[in-house]
Amino acid sequence: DGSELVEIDNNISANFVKPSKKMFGKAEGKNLIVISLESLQSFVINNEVYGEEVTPFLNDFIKESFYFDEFYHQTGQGKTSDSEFLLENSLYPLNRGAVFFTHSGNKFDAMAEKLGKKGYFTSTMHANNKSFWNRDIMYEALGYDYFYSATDYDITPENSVGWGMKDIPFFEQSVDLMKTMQQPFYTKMITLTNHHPFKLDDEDKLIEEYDSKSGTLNRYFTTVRYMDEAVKHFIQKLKDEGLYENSIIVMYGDHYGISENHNEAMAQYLGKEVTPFVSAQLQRVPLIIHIPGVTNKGKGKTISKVSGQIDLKPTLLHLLGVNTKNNIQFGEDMFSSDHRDFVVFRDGSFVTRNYVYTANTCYSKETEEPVDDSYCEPFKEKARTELDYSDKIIYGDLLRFYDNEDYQKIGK
Ligand code: GP9
Ligand code: MN
Repeated sequence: DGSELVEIDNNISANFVKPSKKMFGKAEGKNLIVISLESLQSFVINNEVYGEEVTPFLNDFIKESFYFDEFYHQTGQGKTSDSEFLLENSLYPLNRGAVFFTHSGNKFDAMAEKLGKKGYFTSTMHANNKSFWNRDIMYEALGYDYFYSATDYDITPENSVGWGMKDIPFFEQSVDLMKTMQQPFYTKMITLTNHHPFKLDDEDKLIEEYDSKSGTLNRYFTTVRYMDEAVKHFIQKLKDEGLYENSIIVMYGDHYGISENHNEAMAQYLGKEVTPFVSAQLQRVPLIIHIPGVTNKGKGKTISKVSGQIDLKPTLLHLLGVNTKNNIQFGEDMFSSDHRDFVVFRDGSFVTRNYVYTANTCYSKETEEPVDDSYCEPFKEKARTELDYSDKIIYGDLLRFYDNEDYQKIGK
């Protein structure tokens, strides 16, 4: 009967963070283009390899955008699909397995479905097989109108590498598809070239590889550099086709690309030991939000709020003028002055304004050293409760009760 949902609902309502008055509806009626940047971690932003910028385009683009530099991925074993799940639902992915596979039959209250109801044409663009990661089934559950997949793209051996179509032709063909979309549209694009094992054709290597014992890390910089180039072409083509000025562009890294197996090489690059604290900091992924007319040249801003993928849904819906007051969600509007500096990882680690709790140890962000556990204690229960509530919702398929009359009676 959904009585389990009552407690969760009450807790979420009590913690609701009001949208920022200044930003609510700021992008109303605009297209929403969300780009999932494969395996992009924040440590490469504004960084170099042998004197060459790894992400020259993004380094410029963040100056004409809101750039969140304390934003974390929260994915688990479901990788890209977990980040998609977080984006659409503001719920946590599962502890094991991928919710895309295990719970695609659930009822959701996804961003795509909500924007659809607001008159948006909604889609995902990913030049891969439809059924990979069970996307075709899950996307139905999330309410997307259409999935532009491998069959919608002209994929050849020449324009492919590694896992599939290269990012530059992918973006190019995607803009041509966008021109045919009814506006306003919401589309989520998933890039692919910067995926492990980070292989590139020679002509696409724009910077030198790094030199360490990890070939993975060495190549990573070159594929990130290629992806950066691809985004540059994409933005230019959006401008050329007249789509740039009426679209907000959101980019985020989906999850880490360099695992802890490469700590030694990473330590060499960073010039410091990769402690559990540093590992947690390495889970930062870039989040870039460009709003035409708001963050044009000279008006960009770096925002250092501790936040994560869970916050995307309320933040973006509010920008587009959709209220989320009664939604079952764990994220908070990142533009709101009430947004709390707090992010929970799927393994129970968490980050606050001043502390990082990971590997059963409380670290001070200032000294990067362990401190007394009592500093992290006040946040432990909130972290546990959020993960626990989110799991209950998914395992119990609780959102199916939400619109139900009986539930509305108990709930409200
Ligand atoms: C492939 C994309 C990438 O379609 O999901 O895979 P992942 O990053 O999840 O391994
Ligand atoms: Mn991925």
